[in-house]
Amino acid sequence: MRSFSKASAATILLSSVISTAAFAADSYLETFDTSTPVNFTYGSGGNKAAFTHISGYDSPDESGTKVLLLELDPAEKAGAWQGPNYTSKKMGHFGRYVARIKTASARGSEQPKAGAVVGFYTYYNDKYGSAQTPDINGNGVPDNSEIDFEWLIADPRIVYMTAYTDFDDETGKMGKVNRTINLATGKIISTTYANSWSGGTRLTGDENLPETFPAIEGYDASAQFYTYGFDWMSDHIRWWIINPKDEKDTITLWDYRGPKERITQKPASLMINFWHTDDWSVEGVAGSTEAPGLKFQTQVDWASYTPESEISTAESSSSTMGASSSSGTNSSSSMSEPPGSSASDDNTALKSFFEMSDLTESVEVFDVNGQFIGKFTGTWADFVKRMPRTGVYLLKTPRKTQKVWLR
Ligand SMILES: [Ca+2]
Ligand SMILES: [Ca+2]
Repeated sequence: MRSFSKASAATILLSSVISTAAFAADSYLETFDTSTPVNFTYGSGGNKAAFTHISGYDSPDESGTKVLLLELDPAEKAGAWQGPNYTSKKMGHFGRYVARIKTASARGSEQPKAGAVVGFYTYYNDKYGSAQTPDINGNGVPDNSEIDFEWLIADPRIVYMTAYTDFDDETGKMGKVNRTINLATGKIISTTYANSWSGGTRLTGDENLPETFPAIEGYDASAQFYTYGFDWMSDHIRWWIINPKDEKDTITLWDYRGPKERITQKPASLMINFWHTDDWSVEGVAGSTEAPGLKFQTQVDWASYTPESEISTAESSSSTMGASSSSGTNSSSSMSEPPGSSASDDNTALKSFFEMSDLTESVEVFDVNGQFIGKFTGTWADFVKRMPRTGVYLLKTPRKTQKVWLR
């Protein structure tokens, strides 16, 4: 995140959003399938043109998928929060944050040096929030609880992963770790710690893991939807992407393992935004900070949060499911019988999903963290029998997406 100094109008927005936000232990999954999102609120310090943010929008790229559409307004000033910014209604803390996103791209367009940022990130800053004790690390710099996935549209093959503990927009003092990669080539461009915008110390050892990861052939964040996540724990942060070749597995892009003083400890809101930058060029394209003049659109299919206490359950369950459905991702009826199911009849949403779907369609099943479990064909009662645990699932057919509780 940059250009905080230009976000004065957004300060008001943030103060109102953050100071009233409640801490949440609850998980949520926002499908963005409705015109008003359930778990997020819109805000902007900019022009707030209606076309810049539409939830429940039919994706032009994926039939049956409804998305949060974010679009740049050419009249918008530069700066974070000048464009559309969606903020979770409740704060989260240690846990898993996941979103399925297709970014905009200026690469290969008529304006290859358009400057704009797509952000999927957590955020809290002492200066703009009053809900938490300030400066808990006692270094005199406002605490800034922020973990970022960011893309610059001038080259959406490049992924910026950053975590802050401190940030002062007046002095430029900060504490942050960053890894910048080209995911199409698998190249790690840099992994650093820094206390200001300039400079930075190259990281090694536990702060530089993994030292390599596989390239995703043809990766371009704007070419298709990808599912990204970060696991924020008290002593490490792991950024990952679901492998598009084999949707059961994640590729770890960075597993930052401390020291703990460099890992933010304060609860934060989850945010998704899209904004013009005039001072941050993408790696490899000098001067890519032009005011965007074209129709640049980013789509967000869904976003979820799962507190740390619920992740271990989800992981053990999804690995079981992954194994049992390993032969099934290419078949329409794939899930093998799990160990005993104890579902009751109280599965209203689940029943209605199947009743309203064409049962000849296979249903893609994801867990609440967005991990793909397998494909399924059958009735709701079959589904209940085959799932190994109660909880929240995300079900998708080519025509609809729905979160259901299996009880
Ligand atoms: Ca501090
Ligand atoms: Ca959706």
